[in-house]
Amino acid sequence: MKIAIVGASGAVGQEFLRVLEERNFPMDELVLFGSKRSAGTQYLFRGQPLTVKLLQHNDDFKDIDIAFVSAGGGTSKEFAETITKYGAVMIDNSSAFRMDEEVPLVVPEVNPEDALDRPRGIIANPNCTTILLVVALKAIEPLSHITRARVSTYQAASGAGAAAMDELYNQYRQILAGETPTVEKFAYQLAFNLIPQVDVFTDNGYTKEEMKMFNETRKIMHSDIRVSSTCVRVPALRAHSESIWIETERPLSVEEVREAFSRAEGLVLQDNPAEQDYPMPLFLSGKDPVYVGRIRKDLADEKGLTFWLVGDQIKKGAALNAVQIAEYLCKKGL
Ligand code: 11C
Repeated sequence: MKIAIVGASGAVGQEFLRVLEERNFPMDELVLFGSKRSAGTQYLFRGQPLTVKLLQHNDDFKDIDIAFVSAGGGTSKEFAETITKYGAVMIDNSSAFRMDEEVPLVVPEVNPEDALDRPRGIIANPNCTTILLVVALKAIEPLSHITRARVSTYQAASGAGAAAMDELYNQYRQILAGETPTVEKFAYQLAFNLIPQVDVFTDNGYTKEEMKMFNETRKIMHSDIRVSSTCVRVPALRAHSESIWIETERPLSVEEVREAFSRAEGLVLQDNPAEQDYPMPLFLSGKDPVYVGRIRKDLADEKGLTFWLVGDQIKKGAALNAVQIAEYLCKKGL
């Protein structure tokens, strides 16, 4: 088994190295690819140094079985043909192909079998906020069909990349040193602030991030669910949080949802209000599962229920989900 990581120097690329090592992913060789800027850089994998190769339109992917690609939508579109032409499966972290009918959009806890039908040789990894949401919704859906979800997100700096995490960190340092904070990666200073905009605005007043949550959730869950969200960037470093109100066909009790969450794959129930015990991004960065808590009946809607979740954006929201897809493919003999 020969594996490639495209975009090896980015926040998600680096997480791929850690996750593949952590999970002892079965492989004979790992090849790293990157842009001109990162080509030549060395990273350690299983104690061995690996040098990043320049991503080019050549035959470098001839023997590759699985390529994890996280280098932005433009690169994914430009190199998809080069990467897949000799049969490599491209697991793409960008939004380039997510809504393509010939590209499955997969969260292994929800729709793993979709990964087996991939006419273009591409499997798309969903947007991070959507991944976290559907892992929780999947646990509830068998109890009663979820017709609507209203979501407010609290998204960490990591969603905008490694440089954005550095910018947030530096802003706090600069402000405490009495300096003017550098603002490059976000529209405004993020330190001591909240920015109610993730990605660009679309014609209907929602941002692209908010529309991804609407469209991707329906595709992954094979559902007519309607997701209306407000996505907010918050000064957390690398775990996203979401406040979620769902409406189901049958009113659900807190107890049955709690029970479903506690049994669900990929979820951890952390919901003990008496002990002030609930998921928080500071403490869940770097963890694999999605954590849920604050489960309550919706006071404004008889068929409604509300809860809170937290998940690591770079891990389950990106690299880990892609590696789990690859693990599923290996289990199925690719
Ligand atoms: C963020 N969710 O937090 C974005 C990052 O479509 O894969 C991931 C964007 C995407 O900024």
